[in-house]
Amino acid sequence: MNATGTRKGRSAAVALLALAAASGVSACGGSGDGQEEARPLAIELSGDGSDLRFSVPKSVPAGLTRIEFKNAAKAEGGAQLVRADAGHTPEEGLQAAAAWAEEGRPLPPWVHAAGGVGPTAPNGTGSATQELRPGGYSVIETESNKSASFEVTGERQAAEPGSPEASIVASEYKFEPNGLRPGRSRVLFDNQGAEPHFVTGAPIKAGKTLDDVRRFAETEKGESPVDEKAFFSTAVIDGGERQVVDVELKPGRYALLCFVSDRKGGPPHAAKGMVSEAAVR
Ligand SMILES: [Cu+2]
Repeated sequence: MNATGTRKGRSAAVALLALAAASGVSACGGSGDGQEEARPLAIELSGDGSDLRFSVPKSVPAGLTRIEFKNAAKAEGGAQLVRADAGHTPEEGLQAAAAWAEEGRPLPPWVHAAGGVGPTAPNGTGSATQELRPGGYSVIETESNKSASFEVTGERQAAEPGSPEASIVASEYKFEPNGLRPGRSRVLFDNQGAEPHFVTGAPIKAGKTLDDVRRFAETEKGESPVDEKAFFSTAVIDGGERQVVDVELKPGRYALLCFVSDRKGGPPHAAKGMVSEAAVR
């Protein structure tokens, strides 16, 4: 479901990110942008290997939510949310999402990539502010497929996650970054396409170009053209969804990539050209 968990994009993503020791996604205090109204939801990942486990409330009210993820586990891990529509259990949604991400099966229309927090370093924290729609949810650590389920209850409370100055708009098959600044800041990740997308980004090394990144993502040959240690990554969100994430960026040029497939399957989006450059200044 993300750069490190999608088998089709896995080898390229692992090559790009394998040395990543720290995530750029980290918590910072919310102020302005309407984030005051977001209800906090704490999700913690802890343990190790087969003992890896999530702690998450069993039931959460629908509406604008600030997901605060703590990775207390010994390895990098994220908190990808998957929602199943009424009539399906969270476990059915989990199985369908895993079959899509790992086996290239179609993603049924009743399963939704519902955001959450992308890969986060051990002992790291990350947050995402987004609307939670009612339904049965799984929270998944996509590398190990460990998961827990919870329910989002009540009527839908349509909500915008905020409007920070920086944004990354995703569509088929490109990113349009705007206003990205060095340091720690909030960024709107806005999927204006029809397909699920996420964004992972890393600084392009001096002397390397976006073409070098495209080539490396396809061939994995030679030295990586990006600084893997400084990567960030969001979770996967459905077309039409958006979330505000906290990221830490360095000044310079970033490569932005997406490695999930269309709902019907097919190649990872990076192979369909979803590799864009962003200026951070
Ligand atoms: Cu994509």
